[in-house]
Amino acid sequence: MNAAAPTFLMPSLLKSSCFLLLTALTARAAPVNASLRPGLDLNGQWHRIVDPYDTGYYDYRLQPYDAAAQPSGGFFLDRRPQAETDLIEYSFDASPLLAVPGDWNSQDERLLYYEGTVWYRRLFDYTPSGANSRVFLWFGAANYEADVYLNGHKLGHHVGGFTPFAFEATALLQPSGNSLVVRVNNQRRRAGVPTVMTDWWNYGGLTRDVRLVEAPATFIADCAIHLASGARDRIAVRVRLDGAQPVQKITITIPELSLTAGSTTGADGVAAIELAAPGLALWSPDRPKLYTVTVAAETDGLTDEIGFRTIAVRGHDILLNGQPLFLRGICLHEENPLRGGRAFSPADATLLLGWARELNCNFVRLAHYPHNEHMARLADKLGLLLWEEIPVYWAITWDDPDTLANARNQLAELIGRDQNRASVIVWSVANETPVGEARTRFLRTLIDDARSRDGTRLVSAAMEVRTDPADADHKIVDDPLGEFTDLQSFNEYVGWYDGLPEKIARVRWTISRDKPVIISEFGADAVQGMHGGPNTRFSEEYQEQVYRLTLPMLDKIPQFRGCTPWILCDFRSPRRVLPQIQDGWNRKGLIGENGQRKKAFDVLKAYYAGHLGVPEPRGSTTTDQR
Ligand code: GCB
Repeated sequence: MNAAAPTFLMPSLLKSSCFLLLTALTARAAPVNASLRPGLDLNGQWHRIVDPYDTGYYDYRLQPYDAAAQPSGGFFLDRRPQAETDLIEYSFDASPLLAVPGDWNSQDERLLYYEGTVWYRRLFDYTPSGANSRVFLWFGAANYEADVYLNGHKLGHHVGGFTPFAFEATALLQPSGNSLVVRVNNQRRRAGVPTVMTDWWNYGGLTRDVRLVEAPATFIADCAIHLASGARDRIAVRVRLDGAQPVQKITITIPELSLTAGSTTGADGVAAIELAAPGLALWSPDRPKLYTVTVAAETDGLTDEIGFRTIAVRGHDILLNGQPLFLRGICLHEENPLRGGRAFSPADATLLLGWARELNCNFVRLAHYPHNEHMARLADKLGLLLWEEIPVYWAITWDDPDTLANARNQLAELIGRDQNRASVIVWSVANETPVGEARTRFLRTLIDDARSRDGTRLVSAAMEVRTDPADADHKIVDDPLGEFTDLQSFNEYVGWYDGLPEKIARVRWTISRDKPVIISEFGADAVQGMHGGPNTRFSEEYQEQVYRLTLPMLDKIPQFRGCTPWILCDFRSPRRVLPQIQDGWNRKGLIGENGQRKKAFDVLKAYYAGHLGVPEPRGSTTTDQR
């Protein structure tokens, strides 16, 4: 899969679509829990047209066809010649197939490096079961932006490659022969989220499940279910209805606890209900108890499996259900190294989270963007705690209001999707962003958003470390952003980008805030099966040495409450070009692209085995309280 492949370079024709993009960011009302609702599975083989010049989107004057009142062309019309005189220069029917869900890069070697537009088309029949039903076309994710058309009409535009979205299709649906066309474009953009420079593969396509979802005329558009603030035996539910009948009776039931409670929504469709839940068993990694919870309105209802737990910080401690907790974590990209390409299925989630459990983890950092929903649902069942993140990564355009609107929308869509997953304990708003006023203002907005949308989780960001100019062994953590986060989380690469492994034991830390410290990354590259001494770059022994020396060094930080080393598996990255060593892969995985463990896997596994209880941190690192 590493073979050199032709690169289709996308000309920057898409400037004008940026305006469209920005007007289309606001999430539309769509039924909550779309992945669990009745409807039609649209996964499978779709016809696709690779369109590097966006010929199917713009005419030769660079005007979008879909903006015209009577479009004269455009692939979304999905035309076929009716007469021998007809000139139609594309054909979905005659075009090859791509599997959905799935990135295009790993399905066709010619598309490995492709960045641009691919058109997808799928035909389907559907008759709604209810006379007044509304139907939505729901996408688990499309990277990076998508235009969706049904039967020749545009339904909408979505920006952001890792969160779900849906468009209403009720008025356009036919019982048979529906043509669903999606233009997906994964061109990197300077003002995008992420921006042009990342350290992961820019997989494009309909990378997650696609479904037609049927909902009643007035449906549950949002529903948050968790413990009431400060309580362990009271449940708070907030429901929002969308539709012509906003005032309805709402009933919550938890049969296993013989609980029922009710209320009525106001004219805004919203109800907030609290119910006493004596005898509730709290969710935890040791006992990931889930309850079947039903929320019924008069016209709609949903049933989900929900766990209840508290998460908080107190001084240096992270408290889960009031008990101090050490986070035995690991970072993950959303990639299945064995198959190659984006992970998207329950089987992929089982593989990746299974490896994390084998490492004795109780915590996983889903880096650097929202992963598919199966991950959080499986983590709920397995009792794995999660850190979820949006792709505000490295050098975002901090002063651009559209970039901020985009990041806020991605965060809102992530929280909307996973707010009822007990496993998720941290919303992270950024990774390794440069200290600066505009940056901090941008990220504070995201932190405030996360807290106001969901007060039941910790908020953090993976920050950076700086070196004392007078002493290379003195590392300082004092990013002003740390004032606003619940955790002091930072990435450090002492022994890899910063000196050789022997430096690790000499390092002293000054950590400026009195909050729990989570080391969100450390690590070193190693090619699985390549051996050498502890200073031989890219050998398993070098990586092993970095882990052997780093873990006891971290243990000496008094506030140290866990880590998520970088990373569980080798992953693809176009930045990693060193022949015979990297070949397009970042080699910091504890597991190689072949699924084989490297030596450091066992070092971390043994360390975590020794941390199965609550840690008693030792040491004398200075804490400079400001
Ligand atoms: C980092 C980044 C991560 C990279 C990693 C590396 O600090 O957060 O995305 O992949 O370093 O391997 O350099």
